[in-house]
Amino acid sequence: MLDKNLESGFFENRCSYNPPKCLVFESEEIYSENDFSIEFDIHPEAARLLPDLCKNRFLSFNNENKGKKIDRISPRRIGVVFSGGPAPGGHNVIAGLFDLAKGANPENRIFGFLRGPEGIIEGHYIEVDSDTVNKYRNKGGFSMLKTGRTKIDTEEKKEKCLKTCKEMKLDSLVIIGGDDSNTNAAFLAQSFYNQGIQVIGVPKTIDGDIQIKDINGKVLCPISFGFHSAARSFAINIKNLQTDAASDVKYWHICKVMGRVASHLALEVGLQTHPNMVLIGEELADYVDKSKLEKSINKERDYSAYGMTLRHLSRTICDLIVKRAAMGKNYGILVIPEGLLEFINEIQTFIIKLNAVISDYNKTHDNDFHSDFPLLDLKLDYLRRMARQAQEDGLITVWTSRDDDLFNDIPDFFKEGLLMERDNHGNFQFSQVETDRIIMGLVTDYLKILKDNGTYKLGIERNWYLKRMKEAGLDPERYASAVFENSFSDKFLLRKKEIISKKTLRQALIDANLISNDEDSPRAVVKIFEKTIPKFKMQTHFYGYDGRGADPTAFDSNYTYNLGATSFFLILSGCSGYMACVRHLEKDFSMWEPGGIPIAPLMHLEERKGKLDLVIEKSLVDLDSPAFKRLKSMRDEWLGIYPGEDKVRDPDPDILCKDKKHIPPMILSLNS
Ligand code: FBP
Repeated sequence: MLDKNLESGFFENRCSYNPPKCLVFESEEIYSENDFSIEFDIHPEAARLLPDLCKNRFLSFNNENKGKKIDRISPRRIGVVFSGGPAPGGHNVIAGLFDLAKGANPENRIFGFLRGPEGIIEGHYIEVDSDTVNKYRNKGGFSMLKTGRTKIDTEEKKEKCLKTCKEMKLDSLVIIGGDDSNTNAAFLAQSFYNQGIQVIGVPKTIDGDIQIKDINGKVLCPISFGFHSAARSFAINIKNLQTDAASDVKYWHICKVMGRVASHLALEVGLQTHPNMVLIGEELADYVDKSKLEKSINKERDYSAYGMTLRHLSRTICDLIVKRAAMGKNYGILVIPEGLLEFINEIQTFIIKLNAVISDYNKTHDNDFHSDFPLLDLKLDYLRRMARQAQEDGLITVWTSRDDDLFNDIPDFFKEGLLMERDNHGNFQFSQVETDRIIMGLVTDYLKILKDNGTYKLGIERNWYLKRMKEAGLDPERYASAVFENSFSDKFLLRKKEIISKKTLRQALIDANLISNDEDSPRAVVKIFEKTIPKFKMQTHFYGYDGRGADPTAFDSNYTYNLGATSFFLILSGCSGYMACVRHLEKDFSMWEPGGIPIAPLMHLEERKGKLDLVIEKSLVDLDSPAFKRLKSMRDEWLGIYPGEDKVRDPDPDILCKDKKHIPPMILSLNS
């Protein structure tokens, strides 16, 4: 049923591509051994809650007779589930697991739970056979089994999962998910520990925020799967917008790209395409308004007041728009990471406070805040009453009258966004908030001011100006010195700041003795003036769900297939509470090394739904990393504040082809 490879070396049908296996998996005899050179610190809470998993060490594979020989013969019954948002390559994890399991022993059986963890709780599953696997090889999304965000967070749910697994006689369960799902995997591994059911996690998420190092900085999991494919899909769209913008020369394209918290996707997309501006949340969080801070010396300081504000951010964007307009470019591309608001000090404070208010309400009333107050007005009313009551009673509460006043100053749609229901894991749902609309609302308002005061204006190309003036029989140089503020030899001429209307234009011409008091401005000069008045037009785009459904890149196809294979060998090695990984992904495929990362040491305490929970720590963009530094060093050029075309970049090519080569994500190559 599989298509034949075309002579050209490309594949007619993606399903017929067979990803290569890591070298060690090609051997007849495979050994697993603990790698004691890899070290972790374990959080005391992880030691308390996951006692049996804390002794796990990093596991590597070899074919050099080191460690324990892996028995591939005993038949296995393995369950597999997708958890959380889809990510390209998930089907290949199952394909790798399936192929290696069936190759080791045709009696091995793989069962796929449907619609995410709920499928385990409810015992809703299918047996995965070769027809099913073949249909989805190298295909995007999670459509084979579907997915869901149910959290297995109560003893009752764990009991139900155990019951299902026992009834199905499973000896292992593979959970393909992000940080929260791998946290779930660890807790399940602990509770199944004495039941003989192993649990293995697989690092998935387009957000790229599962990047794991040991305490000595050794990279164990360079990136979660799906990141590269989603980033590439966004990059291709953004590249197309760059071309359209440079052709149509009238729109600013505001591109919000997914990444619930971390800005890895924005960073990769930026490096791939060189947009005019890419915001990186982590960098904004680091920002300190030094002048404000200095002015406040000797005063009582509220440190939260010196961080990045939405107002300051909007001014920075306006500055770019104004400078590009001066070069005749009233268009451009701005990339905004989805999780940006999390890094803006003033907004983060609201998010944390509202999380606490909502979870307090749920606890005290044993009811759901959102069901009790379904409408925005009702929610706001509750907050107002709470703040007033606290003020009257002289109590210190998390939501004060000051918070209430500040909150009421923001637009309703944004208030609604901030008050929206958190997801099952207690995460703020950034994808549901129109971050771009909030920021661009401020930008549009400020641009109007800049336009009115003569700062925001379009540069006029000198040659075009000369031609128009010649046609009108006017002296270009004399008029230029009356109308423009910069040197006549510049490629783009900029209208003087005080000329903001036809009236002020006429006055400038009279003052320069170019026309008399009772003459009108020459028509050609008026037309040129009109050309300098910019219209700010923007188009907003959200790149996210499309990238999650994209077909995996060659890199992700190969990576995920080997994550599936690794999961199988971790199961055969008797592991539980481990996450499959492949090291050295930035290097040539022949150097890829599969392994198993113990999950318990990756945990830390984090605020969720108003209380501290033990979860896997997300990895954020490291501002000292070479990838970020590369972006920083190049971004002045990307602004395009020069005459002529912007220097954009075509995203890396990607194709599944017979030589099985691939190009890794840029952030991996740069950071290696
Ligand atoms: P995972 O962490 O589950 O992989 O999901 C990440 C993500 O794609 C984020 O980028 C985005 O904020 C979120 O999913 C959207 O979630 P939902 O599918 O619930 O709208």
